[in-house]
Amino acid sequence: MITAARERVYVALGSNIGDRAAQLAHARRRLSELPGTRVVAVSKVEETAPIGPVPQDPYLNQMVLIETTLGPDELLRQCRTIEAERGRERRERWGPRTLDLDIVRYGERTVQEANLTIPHPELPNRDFWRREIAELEAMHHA
Ligand code: PH2
Ligand code: MG
Ligand code: MG
Repeated sequence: MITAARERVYVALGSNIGDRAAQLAHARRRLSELPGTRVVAVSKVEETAPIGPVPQDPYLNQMVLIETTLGPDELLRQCRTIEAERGRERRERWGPRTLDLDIVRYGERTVQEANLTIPHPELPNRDFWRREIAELEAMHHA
């Protein structure tokens, strides 16, 4: 039998419109239901001050570690679908959003495509992402 390679992927969740905790819960559940995918571990949910040029409300952020056989492009497509299920509108860049799913790391891979860069280019700028990844690594790397 041929089995597709399973990779460990860090997916960052964010929300700053509406019932933020419910949006994150939706994302966690839907990620766990994706084909060839399981949720390995989740970080604490953190409330964070908005980053970037757009004045907006605080975020809830959380990092989810999944194992998946979905490739980066297919996983991105699924993340966009999950965002759309929560009424995500893509207007201004870095603006407020009901639900954001960002692929932060995909195994050891680097991806440079028009619509997808891995590792996520904001990783060096987001203390809370690095803290959440460290939290998950401490649980699941040893
Ligand atoms: N996401 C953004 C813009 N600003 N600020 C915080 N605190 N958390 C985010 O997830 C975030 C942000 C664009 O994706
Ligand atoms: Mg984002
Ligand atoms: Mg995004």
